[in-house]
Amino acid sequence: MRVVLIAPAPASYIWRKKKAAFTLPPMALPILAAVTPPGAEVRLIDEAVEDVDLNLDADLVGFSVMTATAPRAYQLADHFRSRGIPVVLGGVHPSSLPEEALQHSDAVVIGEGESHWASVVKDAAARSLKRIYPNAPFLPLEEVPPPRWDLLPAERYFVPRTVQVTRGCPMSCSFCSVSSFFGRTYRHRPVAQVIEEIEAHKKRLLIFADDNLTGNADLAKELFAALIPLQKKWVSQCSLSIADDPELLDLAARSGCIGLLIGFESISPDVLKSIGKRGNLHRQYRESIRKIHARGIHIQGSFIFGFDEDTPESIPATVRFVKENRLTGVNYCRLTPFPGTKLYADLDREGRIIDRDWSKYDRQNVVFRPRHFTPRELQDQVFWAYRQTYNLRSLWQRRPFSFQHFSLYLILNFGYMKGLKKVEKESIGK
Ligand code: B12
Ligand code: SF4
Repeated sequence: MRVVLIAPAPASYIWRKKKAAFTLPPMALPILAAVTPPGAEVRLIDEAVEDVDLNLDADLVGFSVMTATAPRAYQLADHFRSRGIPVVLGGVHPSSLPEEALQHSDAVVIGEGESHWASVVKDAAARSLKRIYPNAPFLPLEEVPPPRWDLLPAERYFVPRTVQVTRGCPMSCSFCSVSSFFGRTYRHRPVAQVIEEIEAHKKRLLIFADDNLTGNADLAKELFAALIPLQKKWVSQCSLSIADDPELLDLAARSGCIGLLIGFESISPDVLKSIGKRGNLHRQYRESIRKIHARGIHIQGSFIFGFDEDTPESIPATVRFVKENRLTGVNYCRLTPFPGTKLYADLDREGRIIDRDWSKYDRQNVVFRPRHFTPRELQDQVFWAYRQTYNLRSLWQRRPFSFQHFSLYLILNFGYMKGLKKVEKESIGK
């Protein structure tokens, strides 16, 4: 049985040179490879770094699909099915829209793949695939085997592997696919198991692929304390509430944290209230940032524009906030209603979704009618914000609070400055 698992690329990636992408490897593929029954031969293809051979030989092809990659997944799935190869789709998008996914596949797996994957492979071998493999109860994470990273081309990534400690998030922001996929569940692997996996890493830099590494402060403290002797450097996403716990923050710094990607989402208290972003207390933003910076930790802030409470003034105000607080880097996202989220249901009900070309659901396009902007204004204003933030003058205004991990500041800023021009050009072409 020859199984091929593919992570299709978003449309804008497909024609890029694939030798050394500034990206992270997709963990779903090596995890599914690890739970593939013995006897089946598995090949992994991440289209972000490798072309998909349309003539490849396989007895089963599986695709890991996000909303932005769904059109490409469907295109490739249709192709392999036309060659008589059975196709199964899984991941966050097919889990939200299984009926749509079934139009391009023989089977859809809803939710976490580990629960069903061995049966899927056996059913495919017996030519008796079910149409839907329904959401199974959430797995105890200690049962998930280590991902088969050896099956991906390590040299093509920024880091060859990521580490996951937790799944889900204790919060449930209305726009977020994580809360729609996991509900409000928040599970974690045993710290000893995580440490064992990290010890096997040769690289000093670790990237945690968690949505919110510090959602359980006691667990995070145990993890950070156990990390200290390993002398790694690490970055992760986490919520701003890390700043409210000095012990947690100290342990993070001592365990090698050099940067955190933090979803501020907005500087407007009205927006924060409307999206249900508990824990982001606007009035404490400055103080929280100061506390994190004081430990030598860089912050990449993530902000979203286009909420109903946002007005055109929200964007320059946010850019000022970013400069005044000297954030090392930022992502400015256009609000994107991912299928399955409360935001999607609300905007759909109000008839405000104007574009269902899923390839545009990448936070870089406006696919709905915002309340206080035209779609074009929002699109252009976000580019304006990026230009205001990523230029040499702003680089000086946002100069790091200390020279610790200065290379992170340079890599992030020059990387964005280079990428921005390209993205803007691509957007004008759309
Ligand atoms: C790490 C990460 C990245 C990395 C790596 C991406 C990658 N290809 O995996 C990088 C930084 C490159 C990235 C980029 C993007 N990301 Co991202 N990313 C994540 C993050 C934080 C973790 C993903 C992860 O590794 N999870 C661990 C693995 C094990 O879980 P999993 O992928 O869900 O797979 C499980 C199941 O879904 C299922 N499954 C998955 N695939 C398959 C396939 C089959 C056949 C089967 C049976 C089952 C199955 O089984 C797996 C094991 O349980 C998630 C948040 C999240 N929790 O999902 C966001 C997330 C997936 N990203 C998101 C987005 C929007 C993007 C971007 C489009 C834009 C952006 N920059 O944010 C780009 C797209 C780039 C691309 N190459 O496709 C959204 C997707 C929303 C949606 N509905 O589509 C998420 C959910 C974040 C969010 N809160 O909204 N991302
Ligand atoms: S805190 Fe972040 S990961 Fe958690 S639900 Fe909100 S946006 Fe999603």
